[in-house]
Amino acid sequence: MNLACEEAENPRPNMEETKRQIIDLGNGSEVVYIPRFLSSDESWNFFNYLNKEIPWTRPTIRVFGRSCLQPRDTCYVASPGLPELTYSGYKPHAYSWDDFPLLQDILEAVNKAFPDCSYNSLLLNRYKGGEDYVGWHADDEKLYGPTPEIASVSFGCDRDFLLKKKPSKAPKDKRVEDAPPTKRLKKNDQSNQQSFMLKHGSLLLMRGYTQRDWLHSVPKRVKAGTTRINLTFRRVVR
Ligand SMILES: O=C(O)CCC(=O)C(=O)O
Repeated sequence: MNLACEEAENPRPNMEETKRQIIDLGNGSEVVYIPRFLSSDESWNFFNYLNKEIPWTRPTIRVFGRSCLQPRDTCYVASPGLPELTYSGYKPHAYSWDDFPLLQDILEAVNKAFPDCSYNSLLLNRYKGGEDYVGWHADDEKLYGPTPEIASVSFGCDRDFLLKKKPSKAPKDKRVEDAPPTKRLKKNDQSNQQSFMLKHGSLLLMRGYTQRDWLHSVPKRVKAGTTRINLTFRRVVR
């Protein structure tokens, strides 16, 4: 294969793609996005390993008082001695980092990029196609503390990642509907929404008050035909 073909299949990242993009969401919330955190080749190695070796499950969860099958596969890894994680009425089994040596390599890369975070747990998600998704939510469980720094690394199919501001809890006389028309925020006001295309090998970090003030989701995308694996590194504070 000549060099031109190799580069076409495996283009070198440009400087912009390896750089950090910092997006200030306002009021102490911030997102950092690194499109090419890991190279394409090493990311495919991680994808193949994770797809095959992780004991994926698709649990039954409770949403708005109803039981339903979680619309994606999941697995949980945590350091010993941490309090149990519970979300949507589901308590995942905590596997050990020692069970999955390649996960430790990814953890090391994330800890090197964000040395202050000292991650000690990881929630893995696998979206088998465009019908799999995660609905609007915030990772605001108490065990992550008031300002969690959540690092999300993506492999495989590119998918949209959306952020929208939580509805404000202003008293009734301060509600948007009561404001003069010029002061009302339009539904699609850009300052209340952000979207990212999470690429193969990318890292997105949410920090500050992002979990307190914002919701995030990976919506269904019927045309997204192939599998995506996402790892969210978190620090459980005791
Ligand atoms: O798959 C993603 O990019 C997001 C996953 C997520 O929102 C979560 O694990 O809380």
